[in-house]
Amino acid sequence: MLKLYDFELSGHAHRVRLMLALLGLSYQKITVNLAQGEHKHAAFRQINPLMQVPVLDDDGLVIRDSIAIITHLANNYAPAWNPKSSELQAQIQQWLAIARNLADGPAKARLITVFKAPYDAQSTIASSHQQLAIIEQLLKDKRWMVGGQPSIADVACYSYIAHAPEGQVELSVYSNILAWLERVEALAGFVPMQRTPLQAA
Ligand SMILES: N[C@@H](CCC(=O)N[C@@H](CS)C(=O)NCC(=O)O)C(=O)O
Repeated sequence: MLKLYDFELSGHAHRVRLMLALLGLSYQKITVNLAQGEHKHAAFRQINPLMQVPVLDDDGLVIRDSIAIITHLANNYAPAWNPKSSELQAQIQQWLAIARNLADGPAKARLITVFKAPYDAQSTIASSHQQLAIIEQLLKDKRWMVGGQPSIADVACYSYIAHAPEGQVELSVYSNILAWLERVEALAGFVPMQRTPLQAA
């Protein structure tokens, strides 16, 4: 039985919901309301001392990081999503590093607007655009991030890039990124992350 400790507005949690949906895996969802501080409650700290979502419990195996979780899901339920040849695996790992860095770019910009986090908006938006310009180049002439089919690299990068506009990081100049987002959104099983009013308006 798969159990996901989740929060609807978390892009890290959305990575996992997206992977589960694309693989057609059913799971029990347990909401940890970050806005109400539930991640700091003693009961959740037993599950994740880092006090963060997402956490996946796969039949007693507890995994506490979104990229570790989607890697586990691919390895165990759909290995084609994490190709193992050393060349493709090197590329996957490079993209996963880029996905992790989004926490200091578009994800952080969104924290400022959506969650009123006290970071400097101007420098965060600027570093988000530096990251996106590199991703735009890397996606030139590519349908998918690695090889000829979608992989955990695409899933890891999707949520915070798609929701960058919520942090006032415009995507309109990035044509390769926009086309890639559309391809991800057209995948069978795709589930969106809830838009915040700022972007939905
Ligand atoms: N490296 C972790 C980061 C997870 C993370 O930052 N989660 C945020 C929500 S998007 C969280 O739980 N924040 C609560 C807090 O740090 O107080 C992952 O990839 O899962």
